[in-house]
Amino acid sequence: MTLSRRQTTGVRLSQMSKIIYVLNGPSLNLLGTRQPEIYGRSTLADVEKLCCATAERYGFAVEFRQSNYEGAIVDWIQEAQAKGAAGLVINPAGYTTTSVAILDALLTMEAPVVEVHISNIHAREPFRRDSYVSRAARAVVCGFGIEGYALAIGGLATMVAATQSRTKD
Ligand code: CA2
Repeated sequence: MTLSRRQTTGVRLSQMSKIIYVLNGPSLNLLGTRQPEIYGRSTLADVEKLCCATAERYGFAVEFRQSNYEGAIVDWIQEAQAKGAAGLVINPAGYTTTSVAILDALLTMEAPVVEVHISNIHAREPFRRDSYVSRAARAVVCGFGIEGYALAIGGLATMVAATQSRTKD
């Protein structure tokens, strides 16, 4: 089957930006300062540097954000969609298992979403596994420490390239 350049949902590939949004939820601003046995010693600024360097290798730029507020994260997801982001990486932190609002916003995204957790949530308390966000995610990365963000960006770049080659005229 030959697909046209226009995606089924209406955004033209040529209109899709080369920006990947990387969103971080509550308390991730404290990364590197507490619980290093679980989350390591890297700071959120280190994560941002890693994301920017990784994205650049694949020809993408990064919009990197963190908030302790659910509504701010919902606003940024809507912004990513409105600006035609190529993809979105999210570590929803404590909102992973509670936020239908974040899930609903993610379900409006046309670009692929990848959920990231620094720790292996499956090896921790059972409540951490029950992710709303996973229902909207094309992939989930967990347990690789902050390297998981780089893996997520690499995976997103592969997904975007695959979509573009499928929809070439
Ligand atoms: O492993 C992850 O990335 C988590 O998303 C981190 C969340 C936790 O609720 C999830 O179950 C798994 C916690 C983020 C809080 O971040 C801190 C980092 C350093 C020190 C204190 C908090």
